[in-house]
Amino acid sequence: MTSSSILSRRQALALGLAGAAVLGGGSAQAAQTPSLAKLAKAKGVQFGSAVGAGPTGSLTGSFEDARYRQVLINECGVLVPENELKWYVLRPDAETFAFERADRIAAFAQQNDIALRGHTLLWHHPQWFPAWLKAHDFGKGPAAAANAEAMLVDHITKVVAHYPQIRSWDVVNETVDPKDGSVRHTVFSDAMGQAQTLDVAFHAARAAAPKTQLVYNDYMGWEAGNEAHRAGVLKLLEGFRKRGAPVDALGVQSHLGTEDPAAPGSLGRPQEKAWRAFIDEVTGMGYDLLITEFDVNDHDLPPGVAARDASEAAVAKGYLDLMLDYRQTKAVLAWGMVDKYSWLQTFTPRKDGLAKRATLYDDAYRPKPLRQAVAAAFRAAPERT
Ligand code: 9MR
Repeated sequence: MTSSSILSRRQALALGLAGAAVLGGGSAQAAQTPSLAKLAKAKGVQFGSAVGAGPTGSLTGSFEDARYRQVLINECGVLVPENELKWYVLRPDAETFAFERADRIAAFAQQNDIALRGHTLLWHHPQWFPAWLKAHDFGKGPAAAANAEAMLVDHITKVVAHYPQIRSWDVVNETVDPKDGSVRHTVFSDAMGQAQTLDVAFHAARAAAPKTQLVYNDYMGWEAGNEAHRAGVLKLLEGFRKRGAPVDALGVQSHLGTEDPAAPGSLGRPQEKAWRAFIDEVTGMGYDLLITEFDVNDHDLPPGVAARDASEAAVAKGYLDLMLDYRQTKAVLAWGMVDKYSWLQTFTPRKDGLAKRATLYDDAYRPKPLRQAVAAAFRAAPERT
């Protein structure tokens, strides 16, 4: 498979992607049956999506859109707040916990019998710390380490306790620097040390929720250019095992597609062999896998909609087949379900100014070939328990 391959009708049929919706039809809001949640569940996999309770009408406000919520109800078995559990939303200052936005998503999930996932207890990257935290003075010497630990443990304990229904948490997010595989520095690691900070986070989460799956989540991808990132993540996961940190799974974000000057007009150059070797090492250490933030960045694909959709579907099907072949892959989360709410609309916008087609549903809430590729991957997947 090449990342730039275009799906012909014949190829679509061969992939099991046949049907009006695949080839451009599909009626607005008519629920697809069986749902993705149901298709996934038949194989022992959870399917769901991120949703944002940001300001109404904003990119991050998908939750405010009733038609969007209907897509979630129709398709999802699990929801994850896109930004609402991050420190910069939840913690306006050192004393306050602002649970309102996340609570609204949690209530909706509960009303509709949909599970909730947590993202994230510690995005260990200074860029995503609230300003007050970046400037926080923990004092000097051993007191600094104790103060930093106390704040981190207090945060994790309270947030985890507030959502006892969450059975899977991204405890630490994106702390490996993709440039060289090193672990990032923050005010916490300046006070406690890097390994200690991350271990404290996992131990605190385990103490607060002994039966909950604890995940390290990152975006090392299968495309060329991710080599150092993958190596850094492996090193981190090895360290967790050596030190006995309670980490159950690797969250493989799976933002497919990347701008690659060596392969213009494509979704990047997947390195299937190196990727399998990476996943083999991860699973060899006993980690489970989750696809936590699936979408496809069509930044660089030619403008034609049908060809773009077909390329995305073909690459996604190949990727999901590979990942679901590992029985350790127990969940697939889309990072949003409708194109117009995707974070990718503003991140690396297309040079031709066209809207991206990064998610499973178009802006008229019609399922796209990408949705049918996900469905086909679930149908083809081996069962797991
Ligand atoms: O989709 C999220 C976007 O709305 C936020 O502005 C951004 C910064 O908080 O985070 C995006 O979600 C990221 C996720 O939390 C971690 N992995 C990468 C995601 C896309 O940037």
